[in-house]
Amino acid sequence: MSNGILIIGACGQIGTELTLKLRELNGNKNVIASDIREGNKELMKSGPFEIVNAMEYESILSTIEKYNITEVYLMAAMLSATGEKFPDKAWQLNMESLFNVLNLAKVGKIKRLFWPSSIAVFGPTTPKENTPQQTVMEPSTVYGISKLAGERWCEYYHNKYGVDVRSIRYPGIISWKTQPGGGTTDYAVEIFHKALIIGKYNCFLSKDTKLPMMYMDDAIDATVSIMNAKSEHIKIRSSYNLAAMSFTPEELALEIKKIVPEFKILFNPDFRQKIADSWPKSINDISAREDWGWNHNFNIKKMTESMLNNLYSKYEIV
Ligand code: VAH
Repeated sequence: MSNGILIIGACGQIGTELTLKLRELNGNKNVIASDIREGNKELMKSGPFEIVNAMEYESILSTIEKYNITEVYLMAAMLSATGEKFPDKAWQLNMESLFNVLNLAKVGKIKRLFWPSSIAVFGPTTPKENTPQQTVMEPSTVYGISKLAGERWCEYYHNKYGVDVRSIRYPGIISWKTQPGGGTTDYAVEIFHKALIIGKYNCFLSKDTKLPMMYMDDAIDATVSIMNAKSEHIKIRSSYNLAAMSFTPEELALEIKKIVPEFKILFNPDFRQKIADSWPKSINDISAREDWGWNHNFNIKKMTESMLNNLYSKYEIV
């Protein structure tokens, strides 16, 4: 095989759909999925899979050499809410995995690397609306601290060693194929499943908690675009702001009610409210749009329709 692609953390919310898209674009056998454990049926039957521990350099290296990998997407991480329950483990996983792939790229074992950052790099002192690419960044979660540190290391390895690493600050990602993995924005996925299964949802954020969000299709398109862009077009080697829409749980519930009129929502904020309150309400992503042609397709209406149409089929609701 030549020019193989490896996804580390392929069984996660983004990793699963990124793997399927990359297989569609590059051929199933050229895209190796890997994770610490196996993933869903669709992922597992769509192409080669390897058990890889993102924290073990040798585990990644042996897979790179076995499949002649040239491009790696590191999607394994512990997200914001779980990271606050296990701060040491979150820091260890998020940083050791990044250093492994940066160091493999530094010695020429990886030609092009994708690493996801997050709007979690912003904190309570960051301007809340239309948050700029460069601004005050004092994250108050372990996840956000690890992503901010990771961005600085990506830029350092690019400038000092010429590593071709590219990164996007994902907002909350909404999708139907896989369950979300321990994030603060998970409510925006859970709400759809609950709306169809029990007709009501007990939301762990307050009704007016406005957050930047994106439909999975847009997130995957952005990831493919930044990795296909010419190197000289990637002017930011820390991580790019990325945006599509912002909404509150109340606004999302209203959009769902247009299709599921009987849907009811309750609001009982928990520890994740403090995390959400530390993040921006909206993001300025002009740099991504100007540098490598980013443009989103899904607004809240189109996303809600797509989510419910797919979940009606998944749950065989007629
Ligand atoms: C989380 N879904 O909630 C992730 C994301 C912006 C939020 O990074 O932790």
